[in-house]
Amino acid sequence: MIKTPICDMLGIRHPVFQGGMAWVSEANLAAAVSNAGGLGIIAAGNAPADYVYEQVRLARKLTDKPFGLNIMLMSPYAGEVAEAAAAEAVPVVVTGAGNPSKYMESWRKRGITVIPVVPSTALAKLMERCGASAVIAEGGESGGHVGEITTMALTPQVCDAVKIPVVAAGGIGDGRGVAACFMLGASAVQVGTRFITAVECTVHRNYKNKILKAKDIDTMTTGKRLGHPVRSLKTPFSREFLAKEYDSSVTDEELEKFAEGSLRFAEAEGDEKKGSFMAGQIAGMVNREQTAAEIIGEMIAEAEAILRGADKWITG
Ligand code: TUI
Repeated sequence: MIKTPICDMLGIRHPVFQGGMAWVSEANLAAAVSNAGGLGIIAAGNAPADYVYEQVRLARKLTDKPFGLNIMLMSPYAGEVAEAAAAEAVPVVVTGAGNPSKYMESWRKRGITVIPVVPSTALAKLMERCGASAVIAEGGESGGHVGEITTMALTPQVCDAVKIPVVAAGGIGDGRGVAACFMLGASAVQVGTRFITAVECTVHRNYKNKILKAKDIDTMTTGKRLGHPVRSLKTPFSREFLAKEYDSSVTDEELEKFAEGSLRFAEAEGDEKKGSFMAGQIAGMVNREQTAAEIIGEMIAEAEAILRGADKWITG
C-alpha cells in the first residue's frame, strides 16, 4: 500500500486518478476505477449538462466510492456543466483547459473538493488562493490539450509554489512513472492513456487497438496555431491537420472547421480518416488490456517495490 495525504483527503485507497478523457471516461470506467480504490473521473468534454446528469447518476448506481467530474472549460457548455456539478454535489470536480475561479465558490459551498489542472506555477498559486484542495500538474507528455512544460520540470516547480497537495499527470504509464512522480514531490498521479485499453472502458475497438499497437514515436501535437495544442496518435487525420496548419492559405476558421467533431469520430466511431485519437507519449508502453483493478494494482505494486529499493545506489 502507498498512502499519501490525498488518500485521506478524498477517502480513496490508492493515490491514482484516472484522467477525465472526453468521450472515453464515461461512468462505467470511472466507477470501475473508484471501485478499485482509485479516483474514477467522468469527463464532460464538449457535452451538455444532460449528458453529465445521466453519467453522474449512472456512476452513483455503479459505485458507492468517491468519484470526480472533469469539466473542460473551453466547452460551450462549461457554464451549465458547472451548475450540474454543483446541483449534483459530485464529490470531486477536476477542471481543465482554463481558469475555473468564477465557479469555485459555488462548488465549495456544496462541499465539493476542487482540483484544477494547472500548466504553470502562476495558475497553481491562483488556484490555491481561490480554495483549491489540490492541483494537478499536467505535463506536455499527456494526451489531449497540452501545456508547454514537461511533467519532469513542472511537477517539482508546482510543488515548490504551493502548500496544497500536487497530483502529477502526463507520461505516467507504469509503476516506474508513479515512483518518479513521488520523488518529484507529488502526492498522487493521474493516468489517462493506460486506462483507454481498460476492459471497462467503452470506447470504440479501433481506438483501443491503435493504443495497443502504438510505439514511442507515434504521437504528435497539432493545433498550436490555434492556441490549443492537442496531442494525438499519428493518423491520416492528424497528419493532414498538421499540413493545413503550416499552409498559410488555410484560414484559422477553415482549420477549426476541419477539426470539428474529430474527437467524437475517433472515440465513438473509430474513424481513422476523420478522427482525432488523443493519446499521451506513453501509448507505446500500453500493450495489454487489463481491468481497472489490475492496472491500479500493478502500478502501485511496481512503485512500492521501486520506492523500497530506492537506496540501492547510496553508499556510505
Ligand atoms: O484539458 C485537458 N485535456 C484535454 S481537453 C480536451 S477537449 C479539446 N478539444 C479540442 C481542442 C482542445 C481541447 C482534450 N484534452 N487537460 C488539462 C489541461 N488544462 N491541459 C492544459 C490545461 C490548461 C491550460 C490553460 C489549464 C488552464 C489553463 O489556464 C489558462 C488560463 O486561462 O489561465
